[in-house]
Amino acid sequence: MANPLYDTLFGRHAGQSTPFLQLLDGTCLTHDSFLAMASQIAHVFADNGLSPGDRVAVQVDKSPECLAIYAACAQAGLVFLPLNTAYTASEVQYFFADSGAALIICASRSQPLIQAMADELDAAVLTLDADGSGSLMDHARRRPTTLAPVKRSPSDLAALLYTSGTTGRSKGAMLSQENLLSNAQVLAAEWQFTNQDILLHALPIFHTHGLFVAANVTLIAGGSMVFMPKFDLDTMISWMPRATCLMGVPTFYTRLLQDARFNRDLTAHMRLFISGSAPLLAETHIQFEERTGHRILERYGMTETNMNTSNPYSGERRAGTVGFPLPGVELKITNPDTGAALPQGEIGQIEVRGTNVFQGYWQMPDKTAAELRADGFFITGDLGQIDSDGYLHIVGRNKDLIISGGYNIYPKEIELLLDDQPDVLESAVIGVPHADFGESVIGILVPKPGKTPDISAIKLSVSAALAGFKQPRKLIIVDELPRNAMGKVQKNILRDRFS
Ligand code: MLC
Ligand code: AMP
Repeated sequence: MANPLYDTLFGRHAGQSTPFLQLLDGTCLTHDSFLAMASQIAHVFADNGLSPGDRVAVQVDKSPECLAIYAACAQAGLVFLPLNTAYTASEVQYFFADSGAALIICASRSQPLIQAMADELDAAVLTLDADGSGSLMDHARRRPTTLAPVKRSPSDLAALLYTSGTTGRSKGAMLSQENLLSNAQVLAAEWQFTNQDILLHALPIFHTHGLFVAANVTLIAGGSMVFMPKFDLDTMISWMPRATCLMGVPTFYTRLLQDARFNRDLTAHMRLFISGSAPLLAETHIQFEERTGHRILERYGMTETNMNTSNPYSGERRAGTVGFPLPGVELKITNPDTGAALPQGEIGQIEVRGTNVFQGYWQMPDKTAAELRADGFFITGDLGQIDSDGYLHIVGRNKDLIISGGYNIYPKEIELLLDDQPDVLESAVIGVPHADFGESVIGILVPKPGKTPDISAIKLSVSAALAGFKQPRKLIIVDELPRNAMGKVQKNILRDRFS
């Protein structure tokens, strides 16, 4: 195949006027019109002097055009770098600089700020708004609707997805064509996706879940998606009768369960509900089955690895577990100190190996070596246990991470910012249980001797620097942080105290 990712996900639909994206205004974008749009965008990339391997950073609202940028990148051999729309200017500046992006596509509202950053980095800027307007599509609409895909090999990079780290500095996970493709093929087969499927797509498309799991699986199967700008309960409920499947983070499911309209009748025709990105409480799983008669299928993945495990489509979907390793994925539980494999039933760190596992962190050989072993096993940082039937239970994390509504938040990044605030000596950031988001963020501050930090001023400063979902919902002042004999802050004690 000349370009495995493009040919398998997109090229196969050439000339097919089958439905692909059903939009909320009642219109539908067919596969061939989507491909035409992607080709036009790929022409714009060439017009801007981009060549294979260049990075295209994209921070725009969800739209069909945004998804077509991903297709165009695959077609032109470029590396797609999607960014959360909640990131602030200072957050995205790091990603642009670190990746050496050749082109930045942003919303027109952020262009003035981003243009200045791009000028310093010698990157081009194009704009795209949620309604498809902006300079990208102005150019694209004047370009041809076909383009031969650039030749690529399975090991060529397809995407760079930034994931924060425990040291506070984000790392770009390099995903090859084969990483994405092999996982999409396995998932489509495991979950029995076909061209009859209509997926309710309410996830953002700047993360693995909404982009590679939801969109790639639908594309491989030739199905269609109800493409919603974001999760909205009423919209979800009103479109459900026309769909067959839903993929969501646990917050989607807890919100649906809070609505009496979400019942057995509404869901009787549905084929599949899939959950991932954060732990689904066994309680939610059980409540869901009681209400609808469906068992949610929970799976487990990461930015660096795509999907690793899944509950079975046909067998028992066991609450509180993430199922079995997917075909082609090797998984072991190891001793976090020695890396030695542990016997079945013991708790240890989860390590995975397979064609799904990424190529390393962009220009960070040391960080890559610390997490990706020479034998190909990736140390996930999650703690797990395999039960006697082979189901994987995620029992905790060996990394300091908060997951709120499916978004990962690394406390270190927030602590570094809080530590720098006037009159703050030190800080600790923890996650506490939250009914809607699973976990929410709390910041604990120790003042400098004799000082009282100004909480309102700190909140203001934090809000200018950090995306909304990362901002502590509460800032609490304490005299000192609990520490163990090694001087390490005991976050478990803080969590017990402030939960
Ligand atoms: C929004 N807000 C959040 C938040 N989402 N706060 C904490 N955690 C979140 N997840 C805040 C906003 O900053 C804002 O704050 C307020 O909530 C309203 O914003 P909103 O956009 O209207 O929120 P809402 O629509 O309710 O969004 C919640 C959500 C959304 C759960 C629908 O966060 C979401 O779609 N999450 C999915 C994330 C995801 O795709 N994860 C996959 C990662 S891939 P204020 O203060 O301004 O009012 C991965 C691998 C794998 O993990 O295995 O899949
Ligand atoms: P991310 O880095 O955003 O890709 O998030 C990956 C992390 O999400 C994993 O390391 C897990 O900690 C968590 N995660 C993903 N799926 C699940 C799941 N089904 N249950 C529990 N945690 C999950």
